[in-house]
This record gives sequence, structure tokens and C-alpha cells, in this order.
Amino acid sequence: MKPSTYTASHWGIYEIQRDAQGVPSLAPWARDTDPSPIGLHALAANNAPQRILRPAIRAGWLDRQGASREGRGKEPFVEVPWDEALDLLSGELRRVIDTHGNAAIYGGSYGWGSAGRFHGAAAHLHRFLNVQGGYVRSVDSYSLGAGSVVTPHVVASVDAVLADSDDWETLAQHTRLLVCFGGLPAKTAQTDFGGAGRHRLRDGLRRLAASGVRIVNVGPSREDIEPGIPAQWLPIRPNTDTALMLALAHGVLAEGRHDRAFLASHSVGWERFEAYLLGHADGVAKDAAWAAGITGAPREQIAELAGALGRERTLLTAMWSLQRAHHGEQPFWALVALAAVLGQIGLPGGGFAFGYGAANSVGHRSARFAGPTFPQGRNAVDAFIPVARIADMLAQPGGSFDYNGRTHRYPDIRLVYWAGGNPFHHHQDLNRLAALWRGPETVVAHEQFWNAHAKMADIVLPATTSLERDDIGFSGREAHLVAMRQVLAPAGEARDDFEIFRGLAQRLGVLAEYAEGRDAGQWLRALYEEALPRAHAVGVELPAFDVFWEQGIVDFEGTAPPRSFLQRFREDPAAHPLKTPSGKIEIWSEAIASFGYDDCPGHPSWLEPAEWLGATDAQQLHLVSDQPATKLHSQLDHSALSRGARVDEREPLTIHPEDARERGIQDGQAVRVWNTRGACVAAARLSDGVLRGVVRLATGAWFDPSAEVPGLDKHGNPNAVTSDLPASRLSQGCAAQTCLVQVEPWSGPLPAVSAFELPRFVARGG
Ligand SMILES: Nc1nc2c(c(=O)[nH]1)N[C@H]1C(S)=C(S)[C@@H](COP(=O)(O)OP(=O)(O)OC[C@H]3O[C@@H](n4cnc5c(=O)[nH]c(N)nc54)[C@H](O)[C@@H]3O)O[C@H]1N2
Ligand SMILES: Nc1nc2c(c(=O)[nH]1)N[C@H]1C(S)=C(S)[C@@H](COP(=O)(O)OP(=O)(O)OC[C@H]3O[C@@H](n4cnc5c(=O)[nH]c(N)nc54)[C@H](O)[C@@H]3O)O[C@H]1N2
Ligand SMILES: [Mo]
Repeated sequence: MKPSTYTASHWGIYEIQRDAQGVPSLAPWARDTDPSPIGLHALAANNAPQRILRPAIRAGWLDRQGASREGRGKEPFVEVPWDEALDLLSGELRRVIDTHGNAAIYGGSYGWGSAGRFHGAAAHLHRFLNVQGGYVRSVDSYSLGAGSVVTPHVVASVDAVLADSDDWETLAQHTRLLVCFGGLPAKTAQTDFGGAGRHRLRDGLRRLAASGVRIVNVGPSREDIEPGIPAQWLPIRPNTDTALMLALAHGVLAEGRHDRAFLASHSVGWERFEAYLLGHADGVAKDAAWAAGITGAPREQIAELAGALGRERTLLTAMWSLQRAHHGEQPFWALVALAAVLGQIGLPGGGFAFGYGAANSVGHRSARFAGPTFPQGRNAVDAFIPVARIADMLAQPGGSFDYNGRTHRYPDIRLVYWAGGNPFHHHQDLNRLAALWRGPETVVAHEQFWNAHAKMADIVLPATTSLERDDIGFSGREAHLVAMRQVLAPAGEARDDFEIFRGLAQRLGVLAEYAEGRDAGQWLRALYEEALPRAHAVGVELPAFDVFWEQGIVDFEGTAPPRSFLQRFREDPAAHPLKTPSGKIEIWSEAIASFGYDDCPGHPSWLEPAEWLGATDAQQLHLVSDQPATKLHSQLDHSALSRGARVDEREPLTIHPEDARERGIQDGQAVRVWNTRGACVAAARLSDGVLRGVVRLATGAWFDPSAEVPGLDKHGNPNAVTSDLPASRLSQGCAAQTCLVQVEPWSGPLPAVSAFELPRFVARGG
């Protein structure tokens, strides 16, 4: 059967097939040779019992119009007709703006939402709030909080570096030594924000293996590289990569092999860094023996790797997890500095990169252009927060915080409005967030499913899924546009986020400004047509909208990308300077040094994390809370794929057999993972693929707080125990990977998982 339509998702493109009765099914896109199974489960999961079918309002909020906040997350909901929900919500928005001003609304609404250039939920929320005076926004991401703030000072934005990465073919051809910090995991490369297309990582790895590239996986887990790919594992403790990188630089320097010419012509501040490596000020040489004490890796192995670096074409790449940590700026900065020492930056297959494997598009090069983009308008409110400071904002209205060289104040938030993200997935120390969540007068959520985020809101409005509406799939980093034609009728009374905001905008008298007189179909066409000249400018000829809509996909794989900016910089740094203050790579940053932050000094430095294996009693283990293989964050946790990977309904926790034995833990047994912040129930999975002292528990199990035991999550959500400390005063980034825990066998009866149950519903006044 010839597929006539396609759908795009963060985890891939799928073809929609229909049987004789017209019932749809999904098949992988024929041109994707390594499709992700995640999306194949999206259709069956779409109309699951967890779906939100009607607008619902927390009973206490409805009765007392916001007076009682204590019942948030505990009280039942009352389902109401759309008109009533929109009347109540528009009235509440009016009240909050009139009484407290627009800066009392938090509309940061961080999160991945769904693929599709028009129906991006957060973009609609931002536009809707902008047309009536603005809102408090968030900056940066949970993905790359520390990295994205430090690298523009040092070399270039993370986005520019990602776009500049060599493709897998170039690596296979030129790279001889590939050192990957955090591995090259196929699990994370399944996805790409806005729409992965052809999945490339596993094929890329096979090419590297076939051409004899030496691959060294540095990190706490051997499992971060596909089994079957010949790779050497250099196990190190979590959060100690910076120490290793310093020792590698020291080793190269000690042999006199540092590229003096490159350092002189293309970087600033080498002398200070050299003095630090040699220990001139602190008396501590950052050599292999020193790093062995910190990382736990054998000194000989560190020395051997240092001796091999740069002798042949060497690429250093770091997963994004390294910077999602206390002092997370340092490993990204140290990686750049180490690459500068080797002097191969800008050569094909050499230098440094961020995250081959963290997203599918890293290692792909085709022409890039700004695709169809829904305009969010102008925000009249100045106040903002670095995205991961949400709990601090709720805790200290008016309190001050540092960020990238300046001091700011937290606003006083009365209303939180979320559309297209799940704070009760993504934030750290969820018990703390849950307590602070009771502060604002009103919490609004547009959601598709009754997850913890919806259950913690006052006004819950049911949103459609991307299978239930027309849209345009485009990521900006991959080589395709997809006509995402509606596959299913909306579940229950679900509405598009755009429709919901239209209803509110009409009530608030800003409909014309918000919708500009267009319906969704007219917006799709207009956004597409606006992108045509931008595509043309980079040599991509897009067909007319109607042709695109009919043919279903535009595939411009293989079009010519621009020359690498690092290559041009290498060839002529005066003609092609970087956008750093000096125009060069800043191994010493005068700007960062001038901020005077003790937790982010002027050159890459080893700074002890708040919680790590080098500074603790033997009982504690380091928890790595990584991205889940069977879903995207919390999305589709209710699918058969995700639930099928559970043990007795709990998320598996990978633990070294020796650590398990010492604690009397058997494979498959339920365990209590805990620290002073909270606890969760997980299922032990014994594997010597993690370093001793390290446990790994993927994120994404829907947060399931116990009603009886304070601070206990019953499902295996690591954010019940992670720490909400910022990476540093520079970035205030998410530091989820810095966390120590105790693990012990669960004793007594297991609490039943209730994450997938609906909240209680009552009749009005009941
Ligand atoms: N411990 C720990 N925590 C982490 C991380 C970690 O490494 N460790 N990683 C962090 C990272 S990198 C990230 S990016 C975050 C991810 O955090 P999020 O992006 O917030 O997580 P998602 O589960 O993708 O949340 C998307 C939500 O939007 C809803 N949704 C989807 N489409 C639509 C739509 O069209 N309309 C509406 N209204 N809703 C929609 C989904 O149902 C879902 O609840 O998590 C962070 N949290
Ligand atoms: N299937 C799937 N793919 C995804 C996502 C998803 O939810 N599901 N999320 C997407 C998103 S939003 C993002 S931001 C990217 C994130 O990409 P990353 O942040 O890079 O992904 P993680 O899985 O958190 O971490 C990758 C590996 O790093 C290792 N690691 C952890 N801490 C350290 C450390 O201190 N040092 C070293 N050397 N290694 C360490 C862990 O063993 C882990 O398996 O992934 C994307 N891809
Ligand atoms: Mo992310």
C-alpha cells in the first residue's frame, strides 16, 4: 500500500497507513534505516485511559475562587463545560493583571511539547500573554543550562558548535582517535527537538569501527556505547571529567607536545592556564596521579591516553550530561581548552564537539534555514529567570540572584501558566517544588494526559496531540519538512492550544492581536510561505504549499551546508574572528573573571562538586539520572514500550553487582533510593556496566508521590532525590547529575503505583 501521509515527532518520521476500514497504523519512514520504536507506540497511547477529556477545575479553587491553595494536588476535580472554564480563567487572568500586574504571571512554560511548527504550545502561550502586556519568562534550557552560558564567552554558542559538527562520513575518513566523554549513546540519539529524521548514530558508529578509529568512552557507564562497537572504557566518577581533562592537558604539556603556535595565534590566556596545570600558584600539578585520585581512573590509563592524544587526528566530544552538574561550566570549557592544546580545532574530524549522540542531528550536515516560525510577539515585562530557578523564584519573591555577570530580582508570582512542558518531570527535588507550588494563587495547565503536572494544577484544559491536528514538521537541523496531516479525531473535548487561546483572547478583547484573523489552516500556509525565501537563499527550493501538502514530505538531504566556521577561523583568525571579546578561543576569560564568581573563575578549573564520590562516607552512591531509552522525558511513559521496560511497575535502577551484594540487593528486587531530600522506589538491575559506587536511574517515570509517606515517590522518579542547586552563579543552570543517595532493599509491603490513575472527580459542590 502506498502511504499517502506522514507524521513527524521528536523521535522520528512515521508513515500513516490505513486498512480497508480506514483505521490508521504507523510504520517507520522508508528512508529511515534505523527508526526509533518510541513513535510506533504513540498511536496506541493516544487514546489511553490517562487522556484528559474535558476541562477540569480543582474543587477547592472552584468553591473558594482561589482562596485555598493547600488542596492543590490533593483535592478532587470538577469537570466543567468549555465556556465556563474559559470564562473563569479569563476572569482570573484579568484579576491578577489588574491587581498585581503582568509581572505576577509566570509563563516560562519550559518543555518539549510536541513536534510541529505551528502548534508549539509554549509559543502560543507566550504570544497570548504578550498581547496583553507580557509575563515573566525563562531563559536557557535544562538541556544545556551551564554549557550555553559559558561557551559564548569561550568560543561560540553551543548551537553554533552543534551546527558546525562534522558529519559521520568525515569522522570515519579523518578521525583516528575519538574520545567521547559520556559515550555515544544510541538511546539519546533517537530524538531531536522538532523532529528527528534519518537516524544516523548506529550507522555512523559502525563506519568508525570499520575504518579502525580508536574509540575511548570516558564516564561512569560502559553502556553508553552500543554493545558490538569496539570501544575502550575509561571509567571515571561522575562530575570528575574536568580533572581528567586537566590531567590530559598536563600530560601533553609535560611532553612538550602542546601546539604553541596554535595557542599563540588562536587563543588567549594560555600562560595562566599553563601555570595552573603546572601548579605554580597552588603547588598542585594537575597530573595523572592527581587526576587518578579524583576520578578513580588508574594513573597509567590516564597517562597512556594523554600520550596518545593529538599524535593522530583526535576528536574530543562531550555529552550534555557533563554540564548538567554543579560547576557544569568547567567540563565544556576544559574540553575546548584541551582541544586548543592539541591544536586540531577546525581540521576535519579533529578538535572538539558537544554531544555526538545527545541528539540525532549532531553529525548531520545539510543546508540549514529558519523554517516556518510562529511569531511570539514582544514581551513588555523585563523580569525573567534562568529556567531551572523556578523553585527559588517561588521561594523568595523579591530575592536577588546572579546571572552571567549581573544581579537580578525574583518576581512575585501569583499565577503560573503552563502549556507544553512538565515541571513535575523536569525539575529537581520535586518534593521541594511540590511544597512551593502551593504558593501561587492559581496554577493553569494545558495538558494531554493526567500526569503529575496536570494533577498539581487548579485549571486543567485538555489539549490535542499532534496526531489530532494539521501541522508542519521541521526541526531546523535535519533535512526535511513534513506535512503533518491530522490522523485522528480529537479525544473527548480536547482542543488545540491555539483554539483555547483564541477563546480566552476573545473574552479578553485581544483576539485580533492574537490570531490576526487567521484560522490554523491559514497560519500553516502563511508560515510556510514566509519560509520559502529563506530556504531559497541557502539553495533549497521548496514547492508551493499545496504541492507540499499533497506530496507530504520535502527531503533536502545532501544539500550543501556552509563551510565550517571553525575551519575558517583556523585558516585566518583575523579575517574570521570568533564572537568572543578577543575574537579568539578564551582559555582565560577576562569577562568571566571580572564577575568575581568563586564558583566559576577565569579559566577552566577543578572545583569539587557539592555531592560526589570523593567526599563522602562509603555508604553513599552517586546517582546518574539520565535520559530514558523507551520514551522522551515523561512523554509516552504510559505507553506499552515504557511500561514494558519496568520491573513490577518500577523504573529499573542499574547498580554494580558488588555494590548490590554489599547491601543484600538481588537482581529485580525493589529498592529504596533515598537521601535527606526524599526517596523513591525502584527495581534493582545488576550490571557491571556501571562503575562501582554509581547507580543509574533514568528520568521519566511519572512522579507518583505517596499520600501516606511524605517525600516518597512510588514509581522510580529520580527527581524525588536530586538536588536543586544551580551549576554556578554564572549560569544558574540545572545540576541534576550532582546527587548522592543511599540504596537499600525495600522492606515491608510495596506501595501500589498510582501514577497512571485518574484523579478523583466530584460533582460541583461535592
Ligand atoms: N534528574 C534529571 N532531570 C532532568 C534531566 C536529567 O538529565 N536528569 N534532563 C532535563 C532535560 S535535558 C529536559 S529537556 C527536561 C525535559 O522536560 P520537559 O520537556 O518538560 O518534559 P516532557 O515530558 O517532554 O514534557 C512535555 C509535556 O508537554 C505535554 N505536551 C505535549 N504536546 C503538547 C501540546 O501540544 N500541548 C500541550 N498543552 N501539552 C503538550 C506532554 O504531555 C508532557 O507532559 O527534563 C530535565 N530534567
Ligand atoms: N530516548 C531519549 N532520547 C533523548 C531524550 C529522552 O528523554 N529520551 N532527551 C533528549 C534531551 S532533552 C536531551 S537534552 C539530550 C540529553 O543528552 P545527555 O544529557 O547527554 O543525555 P543523558 O542520558 O543525560 O547522559 C548521557 C550519558 O552521560 C553519562 N554521564 C552522566 N554523568 C556523567 C559525568 O559526569 N561524566 C561522564 N563522562 N558521563 C556522565 C551517563 O552514563 C549517561 O548515560 O538527550 C535527548 N535524547
Ligand atoms: Mo533536554
